[in-house]
Amino acid sequence: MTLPIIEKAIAHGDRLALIDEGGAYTYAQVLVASHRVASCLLGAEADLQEARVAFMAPPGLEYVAVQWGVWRAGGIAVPLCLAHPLLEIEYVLDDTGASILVAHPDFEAMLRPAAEERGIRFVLTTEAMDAAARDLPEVDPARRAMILYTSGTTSKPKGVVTTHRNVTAMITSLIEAWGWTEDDHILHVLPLHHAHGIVNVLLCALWAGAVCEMLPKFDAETVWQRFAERPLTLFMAVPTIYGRLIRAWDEASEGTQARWSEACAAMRLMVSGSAALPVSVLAKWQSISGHTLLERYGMTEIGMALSNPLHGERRPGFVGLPLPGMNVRLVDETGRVIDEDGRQGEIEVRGPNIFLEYWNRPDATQQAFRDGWFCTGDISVREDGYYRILGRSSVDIIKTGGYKVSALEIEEMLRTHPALRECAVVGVEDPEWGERVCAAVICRADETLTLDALRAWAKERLAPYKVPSRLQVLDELPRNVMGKVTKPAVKALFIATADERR
Ligand code: MLC
Ligand code: AMP
Repeated sequence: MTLPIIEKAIAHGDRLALIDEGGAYTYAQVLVASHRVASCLLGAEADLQEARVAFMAPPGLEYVAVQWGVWRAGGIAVPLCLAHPLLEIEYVLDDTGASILVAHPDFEAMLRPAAEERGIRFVLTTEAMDAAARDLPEVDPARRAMILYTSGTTSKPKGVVTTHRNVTAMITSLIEAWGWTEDDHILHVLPLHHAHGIVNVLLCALWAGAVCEMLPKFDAETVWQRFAERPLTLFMAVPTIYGRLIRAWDEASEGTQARWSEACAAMRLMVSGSAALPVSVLAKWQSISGHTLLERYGMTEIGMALSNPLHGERRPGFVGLPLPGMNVRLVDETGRVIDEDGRQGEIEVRGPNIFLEYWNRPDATQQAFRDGWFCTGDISVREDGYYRILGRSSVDIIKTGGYKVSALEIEEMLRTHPALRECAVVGVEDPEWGERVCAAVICRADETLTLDALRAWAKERLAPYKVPSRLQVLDELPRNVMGKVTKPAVKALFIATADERR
């Protein structure tokens, strides 16, 4: 059986698929490149049989060639974040039990030793894309396709496993809802180790036969220039990115502003998601671009669940209605399904999009479901069928710049700092990041700590977006009568103090 995304690519043949820093590539070229990668990964084997293949490749042909190469060889794709320190990478290698690590030559010095230490086969992207093509196995779409790491209410990130069938369901739901066609051309600026960048942008574009133009990293000036130069039809980003684009537009000359605004008007759709879109950003973007941002709601485990409509009312402050194929309900604290509008409850979802399991964590997988419905932990109300997100059931989950991070995971790492006796990490509302990671700490006797010193230390151990950007050194942490740290009181300390922000 040929995997659905590969079948689609075969049908798209000589159409333009990707544009990256190195050039432009047709679907046929992407297929040849991924066939070579698959052949290299297979070596003497007939089928990788769901072996985990971790890979670190920059956005562009190499990333897609490896992702598809892994899939075509029967493996599970485990994309690594380009900005993660070695400790985070090693955690993923160990947790997935990866047997192959594919890396762009830029990352060889960091990754080869980690692979060799673990007996993991190390392959360079250049080598893989040069291999001679050979016969590839049949891969059943019910098999596992991908593991993406997500932080949650446990201290360590969990691997979210999706099957090819899950991924196909995520893609087709969005193709239908947002009217993707082969005439689309999207600018890709998001990281490629998370669902938003991988599924909503990259895979939807390639499924549709559209053009996906990939930037090495987000940069506001470059994005505006591409808007002005290219025949783009679509753009998708997190609210922090729209905030940055607004700032760049505000700082531009009147002539440039007019040119940039005109370029937006030529597009057919602009989407925001991964974190709450402030109504002020929506309004400002509307005045700059003429677009009412389409806000939608999703999660690594489920793909996208709710979306404002392509045609029809896009309601500011709301994340919209259930997407095609998704069942969505609200449930109160007693587990009763809420039928009436206006009452808040937790969002639960069911449908072919929903992930298979947390990798090697059967207990966590079981706990995440209630009667076959996935419990998102997000609290919402419904009005006229439209959902509005009110918050999360756990204070320990923080969304910063569209990334989900776990306060518990950061605390566990900070506790290993030699100068620290205790700490509490909270997310504090912030106009730029949505929420900001803030740490309140108690130092050991005769020790002190500055924010810069803490950040430098933490950056070697945690992803950059998990590193606290505000610090308070306290004598005591606020606690309740049971002695438990009261996170709302810690938050209040940061809100009350206008100490220097980064
Ligand atoms: C970067 N930094 C962050 C950060 N991103 N800090 C907190 N939160 C973040 N998200 C740090 C950098 O390390 C740097 O530290 C400083 O902030 C400024 O860096 P920058 O260069 O200005 O930031 P940049 O690299 O441009 O990143 C900003 C961003 C990025 C908004 C482009 O955060 C981003 O791509 N976010 C998107 C995340 C995403 O795709 N989420 C989807 C998850 S899937 P220093 O010390 O060096 O100055 C999902 C499901 C769904 O949520 O519904 O979609
Ligand atoms: P992740 O685990 O990184 O996939 O993040 C998923 C979480 O992002 C969800 O559980 C929500 O809390 C949040 N989220 C995604 N989209 C939105 C949105 N439009 N508004 C508010 N929160 C969102």
